[in-house]
Amino acid sequence: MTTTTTSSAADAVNITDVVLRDGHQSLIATRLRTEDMLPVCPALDAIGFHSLEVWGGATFDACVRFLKEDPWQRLVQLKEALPNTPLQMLLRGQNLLGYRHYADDVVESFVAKSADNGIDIFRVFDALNDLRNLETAMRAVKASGKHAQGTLCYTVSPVHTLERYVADARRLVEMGADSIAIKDMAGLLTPYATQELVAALVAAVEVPVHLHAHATSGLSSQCHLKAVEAGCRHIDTCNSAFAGGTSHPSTEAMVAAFKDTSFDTGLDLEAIKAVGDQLREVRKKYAGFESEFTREDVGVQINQVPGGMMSNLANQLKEQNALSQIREVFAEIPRVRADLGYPPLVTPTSQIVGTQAVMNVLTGSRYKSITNEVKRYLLGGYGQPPAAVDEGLRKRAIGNQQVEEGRPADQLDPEMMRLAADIGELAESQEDVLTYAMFPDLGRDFLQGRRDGTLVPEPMPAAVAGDAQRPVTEATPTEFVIDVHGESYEVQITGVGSDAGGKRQVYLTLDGMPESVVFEARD
Ligand code: PYR
Repeated sequence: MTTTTTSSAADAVNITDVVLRDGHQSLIATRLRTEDMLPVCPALDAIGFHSLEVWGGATFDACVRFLKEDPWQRLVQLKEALPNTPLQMLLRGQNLLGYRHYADDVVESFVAKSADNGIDIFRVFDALNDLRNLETAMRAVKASGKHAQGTLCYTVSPVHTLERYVADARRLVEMGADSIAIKDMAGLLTPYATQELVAALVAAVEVPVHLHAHATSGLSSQCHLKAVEAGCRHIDTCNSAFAGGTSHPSTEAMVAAFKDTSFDTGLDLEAIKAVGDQLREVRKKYAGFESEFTREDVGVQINQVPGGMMSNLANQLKEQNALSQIREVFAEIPRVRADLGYPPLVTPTSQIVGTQAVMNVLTGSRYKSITNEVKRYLLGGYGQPPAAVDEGLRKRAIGNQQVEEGRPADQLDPEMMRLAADIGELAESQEDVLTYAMFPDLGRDFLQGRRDGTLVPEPMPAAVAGDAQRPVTEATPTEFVIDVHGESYEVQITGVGSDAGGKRQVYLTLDGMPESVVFEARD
């Protein structure tokens, strides 16, 4: 019976809060800055989470590309600020935190440095669930003495059967997985599918089974409930300040759901709520990154497009003045996915399928133009697709070229020495070489800018009407110039926070640099 008030440690549900990684990646395009994370860390650290997901996924890219923060420094600072909670990252298997396969020596070095700088739990996945692409990373995690979590990317297709997931989970355990994660990045799981899958996995493997399910379709809290009833004791949730929609179910709601049952998390709801109150204020500053495509949308159950992918596609189409064709692109995505042998849609396959679907729609003719990534995919460059690909398409894309059946990284010579030589003295550490490895041009520019002291984070975009932040009124001048001690500064007000004890936070840019100031509230 699940509603007893006696909770045993074996039944208590463990929570991984993803607010410092997947929460803001899903809702504000990965833009949360370290300076806005650190103030909430003491309170987060005191909660007693199983772990906090803080790094990996797109955070590394966003740090280097947009925020001009050193991602390794972010990790060091977070480790220092969160000494009592295991830190977790999401690693894209042989792709690490980039978009191509790296040679094994780069993978080994990246994992070792991530462990040295503070990661305790590595969630490792491959977009195709080609487990050969997880081998080196998993081995490297084990060698570093950290927790290796093997991941099953969840999708639905004629070949993604329960038996297949169970076989993959068993194989991951043979590869050394300390736990198994079900990664439902799109929000495709339904409560009853979750129950079935979790029950099968729990029966098949001895290690803990974790559930990571995005809230896109609105079903994820029900999925978590069913997962727990089926034997899962580890779920991912996100503080309510960045929960819901394409993010995750809220930590507060899930903690409350299990309170006074045998699954009680034992976590202090009021303390978590206080973190949420702090983070809700922080989120206002990022109002310019809010998007209508991050809201709950059951459409994902129809077209299987993950939330992050929807907002990327919307941006891609907007740039080409073709946003009106987004519904056609959503309809084309499942067709391209079927042609490519039903890859789960997650980095990098979401980009590969998404970009080809956009081309198929915008050119008005399917596969009139085929991207290099689709060609590489059809050559076996990303690994083994889950099902047979469309042979007509393959022929059209790559002609008679030989399809590579082996593990893609077996084709790659060691790279670290070459990368270190290429970047030369701009790299002050092995971590810098790895930054350069992830993003050659961007990484070089970043390291150069750091040395020259010229790094400038992107300006905060102004909030658009209707966003969470209180809009400035028409009567308020929103752009003006001020003169201070003989210097002129261009000021643009981007938003005003809500009244907090007689004070309001005002968000602005000063010569393009984001700033915020506190004013006494008068209304
Ligand atoms: C990432 O690789 O960024 C995901 O969130 C899946």
